[in-house]
Amino acid sequence: MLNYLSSKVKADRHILEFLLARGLKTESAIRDWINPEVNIPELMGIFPDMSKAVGILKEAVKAGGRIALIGDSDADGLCSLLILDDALSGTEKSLFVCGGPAHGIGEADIENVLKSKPAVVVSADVGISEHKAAKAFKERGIRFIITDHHYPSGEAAEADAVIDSCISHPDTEIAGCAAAFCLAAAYKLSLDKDFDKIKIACDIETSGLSPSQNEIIEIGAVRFSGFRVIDRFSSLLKPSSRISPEISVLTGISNLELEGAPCRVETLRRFREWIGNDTLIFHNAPFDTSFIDSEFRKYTGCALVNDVIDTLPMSRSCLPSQSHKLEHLKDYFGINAEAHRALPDAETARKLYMILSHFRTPAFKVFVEQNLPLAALGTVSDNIALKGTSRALVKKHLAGILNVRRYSLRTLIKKLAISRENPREELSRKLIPFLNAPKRMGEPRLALEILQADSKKNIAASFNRVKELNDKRQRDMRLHFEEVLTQIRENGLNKKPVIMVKAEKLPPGLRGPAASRISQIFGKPSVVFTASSFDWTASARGSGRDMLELFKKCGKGAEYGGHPGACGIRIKKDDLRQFIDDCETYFEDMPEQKIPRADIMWDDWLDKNIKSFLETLEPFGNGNPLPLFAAEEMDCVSVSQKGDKFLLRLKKNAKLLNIIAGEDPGCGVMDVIFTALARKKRIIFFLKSWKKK
Ligand SMILES: [Mn+2]
Repeated sequence: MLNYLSSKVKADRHILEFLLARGLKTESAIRDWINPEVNIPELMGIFPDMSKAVGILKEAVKAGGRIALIGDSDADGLCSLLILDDALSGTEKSLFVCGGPAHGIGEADIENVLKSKPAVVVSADVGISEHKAAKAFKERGIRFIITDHHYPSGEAAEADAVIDSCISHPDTEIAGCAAAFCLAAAYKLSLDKDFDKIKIACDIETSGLSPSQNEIIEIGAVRFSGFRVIDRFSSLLKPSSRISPEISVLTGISNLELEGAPCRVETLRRFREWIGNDTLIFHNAPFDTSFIDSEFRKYTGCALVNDVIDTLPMSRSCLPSQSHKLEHLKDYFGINAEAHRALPDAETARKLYMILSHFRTPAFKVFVEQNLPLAALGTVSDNIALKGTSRALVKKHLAGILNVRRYSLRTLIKKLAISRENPREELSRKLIPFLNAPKRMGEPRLALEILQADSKKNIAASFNRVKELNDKRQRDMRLHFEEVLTQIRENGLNKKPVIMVKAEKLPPGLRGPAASRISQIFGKPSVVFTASSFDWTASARGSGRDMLELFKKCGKGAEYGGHPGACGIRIKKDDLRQFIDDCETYFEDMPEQKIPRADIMWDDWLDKNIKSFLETLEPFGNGNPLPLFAAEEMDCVSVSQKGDKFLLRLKKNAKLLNIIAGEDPGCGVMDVIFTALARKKRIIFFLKSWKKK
């Protein structure tokens, strides 16, 4: 396998070995990992309601109606709002964030939105479980578009269009802002002046490959304008002789069917008339047009003169590394179409054209450059697994946030002193906590206020207020988190398969961050509870486990929501004991998570090339943890204590490893599994486990 891949993919053997160990099996999966690309057409293709949603927006804008955007008030929700705001620039709109402490659109939020008298409400990073809001909008004849990336708790809320990957494509884990980006991008595309121009997507089936020797046996065509299908044409054509068995298998058309087919001449004349002067779209046009032209000349007396668009070269320029066969592209974009026959293939060509067209226009490029970084920022902020599209977004576009033109963001980046040196870490450490602080500290509207600011004057006051909140948040965290940790250690909670801790003094807004840190420290799923008068509310972090599934199984009668890696639950005080017991039993019954197994053996090459090795494989985080290396039979040269950690110097064959360990291992010879972290060009190694010899 390794040898085969080395011959196919240009990458060092160590990288291939590592990716194989991580479970990447196919050549294309490995290629995508080494060379990640955000594929906007692909991403847009996963939402079946996209055209409906765009239609609703366009209709409202045309009629001069107001659009209300309401988002979650965390960094993901805020980024989603900014992206939609940009796409809808120049239209009547109002922006809102959810004002309550819990995730969701509250009664007061609904009131606020209604007061703005919208024609359409678009939700961002929230909405799929908002039945009350959906009902309120419906009753008033307001159209409701949901963009979200959460699973609904129970039934999905009723909306006019739903853009939620959990509903249409659960395998694609993306942030709310990536879903919002897709709608925003689709809307932007629809503004192109050619967008509504009538076109016809066509496909033919033939009895062979040569227009001079073979014939058309079926024509399928779809006339459309924008996202709307106007008319369809579909007919078999009686061939002059029987078709070969190979062609029958290939096309799914039998000689029996063809015996009853309509007459060629008549069908070709009818088709000639039907297409009129409209532009024709084919996938691999020369093949189809040579047949149609030749048969038009033969049977109707005139050549094929219509303008022709070919989706094949479009596809080649949009997706350089992809197979461009219609069949493959169909799978690639998640285009639903039946078997390989003329009409379904014409339908696929139409959808493909819809996805690929206009992607090269300058205006759209600018939109993408300005907004993909926001989608990347939201993705990092929201604990999304760094795989596939989400990883590509972060790897390729996060740094672009430093070039975003929006005044408020530019100012924030300057004021928070975010350097260009290591933008990913700087943004995670400074900007994201800053944007999340207002929500966590109970003043969610402040962050939106800052982001909407367009002058020095109106940004100053809210900036200082958020800075105060952020400082207080950090103080609160320092103050209370130690206590939570002590409670975990004293009660041996860290020995359990899931760490469930009641943090009575922790401000509710810090539950999520506390759960994240607990999971990080102990490498286990965690659930952190805070209390109100009747309920316990908890935030959970999965650390590789599906916590939403846990809530589904154990949270009878409770309200919960979120995504597998990060979610929340509210539970009645009387039910808490039972809930904790059920959760612990649930995890005890699960097969134990394996002790980390090394991804790859440490050797001379890695010793020298560790930096480029790590750079190829980053960004690391949820879904893409730091690599684990194994080194066998290292001599422990020395141990020194530093705080509660131990610094080990290990040596084998003149190779030295500096390792930080949690306990004093005693000296001797040992096998180690460790992980490396590049920090300001120094590599630090953390010991994960060892064996004394
Ligand atoms: Mn989110």
